[in-house]
Amino acid sequence: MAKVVTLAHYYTTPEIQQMADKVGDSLELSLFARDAEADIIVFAGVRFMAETAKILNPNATVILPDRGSTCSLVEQTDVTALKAWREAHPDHVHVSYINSSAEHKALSDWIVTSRNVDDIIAHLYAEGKKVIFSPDRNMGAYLNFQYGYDMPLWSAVCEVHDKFNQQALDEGFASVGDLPSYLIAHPESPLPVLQQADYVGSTSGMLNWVKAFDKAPNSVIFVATEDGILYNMKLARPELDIRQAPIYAGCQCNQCPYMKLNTIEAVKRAQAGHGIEIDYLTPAAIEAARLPIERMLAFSE
Ligand code: CIZ
Ligand code: SF4
Repeated sequence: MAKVVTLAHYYTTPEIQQMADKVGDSLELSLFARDAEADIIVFAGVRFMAETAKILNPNATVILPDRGSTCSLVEQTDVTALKAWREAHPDHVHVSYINSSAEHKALSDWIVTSRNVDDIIAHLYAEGKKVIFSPDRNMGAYLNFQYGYDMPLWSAVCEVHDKFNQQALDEGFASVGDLPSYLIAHPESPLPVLQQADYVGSTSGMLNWVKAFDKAPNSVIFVATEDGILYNMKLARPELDIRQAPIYAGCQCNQCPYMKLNTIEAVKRAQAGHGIEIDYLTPAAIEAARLPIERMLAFSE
């Protein structure tokens, strides 16, 4: 019998997370996929994550439950234009966020995640390198601001995180009155939001921040990221007042439409072997995309 392993991203619904062998952020799931002794990997996430799993574990059959599970960072990046942009910066190292297609990765020197991006770019600058950064403009703008870099940036955004804005946040803070309040944010959010945050970090970084929270117990914690992770935060610290950061007055509803295509029916079908198999990457395409990922893993592990 084929051994099936099901992975679910934190941004899927609680029901899907409960169907999974492993729940995590994109880096954790990629590493789990790489090491999984599975014939079939069902990736309840989005396509670029399933592609990364295939790149790291090419002998497994990798299945994405729904064809529509894309990502705005991928959709907003025309790979031909990206190639031209890279060629226009021949003396720069091209660093790409892992939220990118396999073709995009193959045009990159380094892949980074929100967990290791600060350290990898600091390492490259320390070596005297010049860097261009793609595809997430918000993350790049934050790095340029935070560290005084001058990286040319590609201009794509996460359509979910890009909706957070300072005005709605100010209204959210005002609505809690005198209660101590905190903001934690993912670096895919716009710079004015990140400048206001008490903590900026990856999906797992934010979860760990909440787990370690030791300030006043009546504090309100606003979370500027996809709302799926609130389930895990509330499981870890049920006594805390953890709220989705508002995107407009009264609305706390930031959901990734592509992650939510992972319905119970679609995941069950995928577990039975039916779904979108990541079978279109040639060995040469896998190899070209694997190199910049391996560079990141060698740096981080
Ligand atoms: O897709 C995303 O927005 C994120 C933050 C994924 C991940 O787990 O790093
Ligand atoms: Fe892409 Fe944003 Fe959805 Fe993540 S939350 S998969 S970056 S659209």
